[in-house]
Amino acid sequence: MIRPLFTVMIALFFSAILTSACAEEVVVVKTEAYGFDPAEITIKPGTRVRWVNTEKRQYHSVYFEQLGDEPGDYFFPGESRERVFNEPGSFEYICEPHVDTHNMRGVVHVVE
Ligand SMILES: [Cu+2]
Repeated sequence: MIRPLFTVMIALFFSAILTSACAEEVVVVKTEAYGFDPAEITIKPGTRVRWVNTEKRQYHSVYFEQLGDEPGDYFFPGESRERVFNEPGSFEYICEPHVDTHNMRGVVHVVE
């Protein structure tokens, strides 16, 4: 009877270590149907945002003009782009190929 309990305690111990080692938070935004989902997010400084292209065929971009991005960085189905936000503020971005046709925009609010 003692052995199963011991096994559970060991498992809990290691899962606690793993959880604390992976403390950096990742927020996922999907690109779907010519939109960002969710289009508006609020995060804490230090958070990593990952945009995942979940389309079947369509490429997109995540273009932060105010952060000095170069245009034309398209990513395809199954690919992703990431950015870590360390400074507070509101950061708007667009998908350049689809902002005019589908108003494809998003915003990241970084709040302490
Ligand atoms: Cu797009």
